[in-house]
Amino acid sequence: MSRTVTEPMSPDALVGIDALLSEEERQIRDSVRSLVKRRIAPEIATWYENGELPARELARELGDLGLLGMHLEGYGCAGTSAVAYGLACLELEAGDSGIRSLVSVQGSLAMYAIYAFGSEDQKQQWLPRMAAGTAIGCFGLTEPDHGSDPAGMRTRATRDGDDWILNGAKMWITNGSVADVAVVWARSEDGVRGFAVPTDTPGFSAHTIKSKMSLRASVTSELVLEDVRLPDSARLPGATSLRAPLSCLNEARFGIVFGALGAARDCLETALDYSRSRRQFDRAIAEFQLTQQKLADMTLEYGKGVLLALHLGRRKDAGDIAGHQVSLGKLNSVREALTIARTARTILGASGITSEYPVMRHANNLESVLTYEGTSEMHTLIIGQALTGMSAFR
Ligand code: TGC
Ligand code: FAD
Repeated sequence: MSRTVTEPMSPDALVGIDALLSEEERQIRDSVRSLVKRRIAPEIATWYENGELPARELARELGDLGLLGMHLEGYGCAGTSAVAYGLACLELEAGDSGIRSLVSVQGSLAMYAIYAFGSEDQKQQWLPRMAAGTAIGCFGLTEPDHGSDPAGMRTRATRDGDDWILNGAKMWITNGSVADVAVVWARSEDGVRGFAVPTDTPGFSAHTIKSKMSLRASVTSELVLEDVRLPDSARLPGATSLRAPLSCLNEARFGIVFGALGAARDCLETALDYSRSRRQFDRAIAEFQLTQQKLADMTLEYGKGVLLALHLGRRKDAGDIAGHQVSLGKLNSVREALTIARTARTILGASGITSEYPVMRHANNLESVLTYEGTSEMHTLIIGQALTGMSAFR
């Protein structure tokens, strides 16, 4: 016999998260949550197993809901608060990190780069279509030999009369093979420059990376640029140094601060449900103190993560957030989400390793999330530098 003595609570209710959100924020969260339940949850295990994602179709659906570039103003973007954007990322990543990645790269990297550093013509050309999801963008910063240290990039932009010629390669680029526009960062004689490269430009090619055990429901590609000729009007005029791409990273890292907690919540809720129905030794495993300790610890870390994310979101909405503060959140959310995923997996026993439950998929995805947008080591060193004033990178 089960020994239920009080009504069980959800982790969100136990922490009291709703009280920290406005009515509008709760509405946006709930509408993204129901999209994930209706559109993503029934399909994701199959997409993941097959290593596929209907990215074009999904981009249009996400665009219809106003989720692409949703925190940007004008050009067909919804202009929501940073907190609302974060909550949307959290719900999307409760579905799968790959879905949040699609939205992050589109809105926070490709669109944001054009929005913050592009000319008015570039904004008019790309942003409305990208907000609608009829054009997809990618963001090419990482190279085969330069990941954590993008300052060493080898992709070159050289002048040829009024034009630019781009040569080089970018690696691990989300949305690369499905993109209509690639924001490409390259070294010129005068420093790092950014270009909005239409992907049908001769000399540009994208090759899907197939052999992934993580982020399988996400398109990841290598970009090759061989004598790609572009007019100066394709250069982002406001981007004049490495500061430009690093500023874009702040935006996408912010989405992950919330997003990773969505994956954590899904693992936690799955473990909670499972523990109440799975019986061993004639009792629900939820009745064992060791299981309850795991559930309590997971809820505590999840709750602390959401509180930090909301604090950072409120600071961002106040226009007062620094890169090292975003690093605090990215490091904490992903690290704790991974621990939660692994702990949840133990509660599910052998069932935890299957695709019948989302836990192992989230755990595998979070390995990528720990690495992309700055590895956990990079964020540790960013925080260390802010604290000590001393750089340990070089
Ligand atoms: P450093 O000398 O520190 O900085 C160069 C210039 O940039 C400025 N800056 C920033 N500006 C805005 N936001 C930030 N977070 C910034 N960090 C630095 C800095 O003030 C300086 O400006 P200026 O005007 O003085 O020149 O640069 P560094 O070469 O020493 O590198 C610092 C370091 C290691 C922190 C940086 O390179 C770094 O963050 N590396 C990690 C690389 C990374 O995160 N790559 C991500 C690629 S995109 C991706 O992964 C997408 S995954 C998406 C998905 O699918 O969801
Ligand atoms: P490396 O930089 O080679 O690092 C290897 C290890 O060394 C790490 O543990 C790192 O922390 C450590 N290390 C490096 N330097 C130091 C140091 N100074 N001190 C201590 N430790 C150090 N990039 C894009 O530009 N656009 C994208 O859309 C994109 N999407 C991605 C999607 C996926 C699924 C993945 C996995 C990656 C994606 N990336 C993308 C690339 C990602 O940003 C890089 O993988 C990441 O920045 C790390 O670079 P790296 O893999 O080359 O690792």
